[in-house]
Amino acid sequence: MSNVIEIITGDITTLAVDAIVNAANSTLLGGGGVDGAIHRAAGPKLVEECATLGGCPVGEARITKGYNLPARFVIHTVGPVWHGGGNGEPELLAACYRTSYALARSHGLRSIAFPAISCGVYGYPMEQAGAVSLAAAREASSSGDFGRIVLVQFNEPALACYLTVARRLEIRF
Ligand code: AR6
Repeated sequence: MSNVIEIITGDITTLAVDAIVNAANSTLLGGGGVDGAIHRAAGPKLVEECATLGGCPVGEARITKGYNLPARFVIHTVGPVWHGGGNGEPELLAACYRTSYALARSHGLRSIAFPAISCGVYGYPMEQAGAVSLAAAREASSSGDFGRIVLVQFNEPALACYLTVARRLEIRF
């Protein structure tokens, strides 16, 4: 099943995968949304480790342990804030996915779950972000390096949006 991408609804903090990806901010010191949920579920040791990392620029990623999470690792990436799409947002979002997969690969991780990076507080339109996320997932999946790629949506409208984009891109899910 290595070339099938899972697109599901749910809470990413409950997934027992090698790594879950966090939609963080450049301080890496926690926040709201999925970032807040991951820090709450992981426990206080996560922010202690994050504080040693010195932050993270937009489009890059950093890895920590998962602590109390079922996931072994957390990959923290910083998505772009949406400013209309003409300020490099698509390239920066693609970089988030690319660097997260690369970091997972370099740690020998085979299963990874992503939230919809930038689609909450940062205001990135879900359909456009879905196309970036799905294209990155297709590339990672075709590399054969990952046994499981999960794209986690928080609600049904987001799921429906991703499924529409996946069909349009003719991605198997
Ligand atoms: N599981 C899966 N998806 C979730 C969860 C969850 N538990 N909780 C929220 N989402 P956001 P951003 C979805 O705002 O836009 C933070 O304060 C949510 O519905 O978490 O990248 C950081 O510290 C949305 O679709 O991240 C940054 O300051 C998606 O996750 C800033 O927000 C991302 O929404 C980052 O903003």
